[in-house]
Amino acid sequence: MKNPHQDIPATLARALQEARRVVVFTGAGVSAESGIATFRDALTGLWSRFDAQALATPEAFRSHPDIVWGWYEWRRAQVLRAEPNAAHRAISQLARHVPGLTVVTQNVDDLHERAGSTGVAHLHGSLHAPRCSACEAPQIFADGIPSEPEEGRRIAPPACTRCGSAVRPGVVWFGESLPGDAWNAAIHAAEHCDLLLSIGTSALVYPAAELPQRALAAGAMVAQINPAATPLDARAHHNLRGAAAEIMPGLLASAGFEPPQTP
Ligand code: BV8
Ligand code: ZN
Repeated sequence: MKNPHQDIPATLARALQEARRVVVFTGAGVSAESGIATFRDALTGLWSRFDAQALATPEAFRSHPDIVWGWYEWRRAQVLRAEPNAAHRAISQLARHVPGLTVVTQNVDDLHERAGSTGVAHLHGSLHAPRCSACEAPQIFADGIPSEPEEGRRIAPPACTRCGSAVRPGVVWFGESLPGDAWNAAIHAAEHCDLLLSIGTSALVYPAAELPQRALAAGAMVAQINPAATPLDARAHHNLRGAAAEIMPGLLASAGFEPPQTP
């Protein structure tokens, strides 16, 4: 049996053990092992199949709301059927060992929360918070899992319960600004942490991708967990090549923290 944390550099293990404030910054890759396709992963990424950047915009929703709403409903059904994986659980467990842990995610799923993480800063919103595209009134999804919309099916968005306009997903589209409270919390955490773990993100989408750079500028250690290289490789102190669900339990063990219970 391979030693679970033989590949964790001793300096990183010690930094995690001694850290008072840690930021865990995640992207779509942390949900990959829960079966949720990432945007850019060459094999499964929605990016190549749906040209996500074209669909994840207000313009796309204005010109073909049924294609965009259908895409988000397909993704929401995927999330409702998914379970948190060992990476989400390890991140939740880490909060028991680090006095100040802040989870900042670009993901629009709720797998961090379902693994037990609290106070998660969602920079790009949530699939579970639809709102009216006109009066902004929050809308409630009918209970239960929508019948499995097949990939790419058109679904007309529901009408706002207050003004009748089209309901939109509660996510941040390209060209839209990030929610102020989440962004301010993320910046503050990144600029005051001892260690930032960047997990499962291609580090291409701004301003989110600024966070590891701000942590570095403030003197923190930055470690990246990703099977592939990203633009952050050149600046991170540690680049752990591999899947988050495999590396995260070993990272906790290397710091002497007991790994999460497997359900
Ligand atoms: C804004 C919600 C301005 C919707 C998303 C030119 C240059 C630089 C920037 C720009 C530019 N032109 C325009 C911009 C700005 C633009 C931007 O950054 N564009 C990029 C693409 C160039 N940004 C914006 O528009 C932002 N808003 O700037 O507003 C403004 C200012 C004032 C007033 C008004 C406006 C808004 C950006 C938010 C867009 N919304 N999501 C939805 O989900 O549908 S972004 C979307 O991409 C997701 O949130 C996703 O999380 C995010 C980033 O991708 P990743 O999470 O990194 O996922 P990805 O697939 O890319 O990578 C997965 C990684 O995981 C890979 O590296 C892979 O190797 C790894 N992996 C795979 N398996 C595993 C794994 N890792 C670990 N374990 C595994 N098992
Ligand atoms: Zn309305």
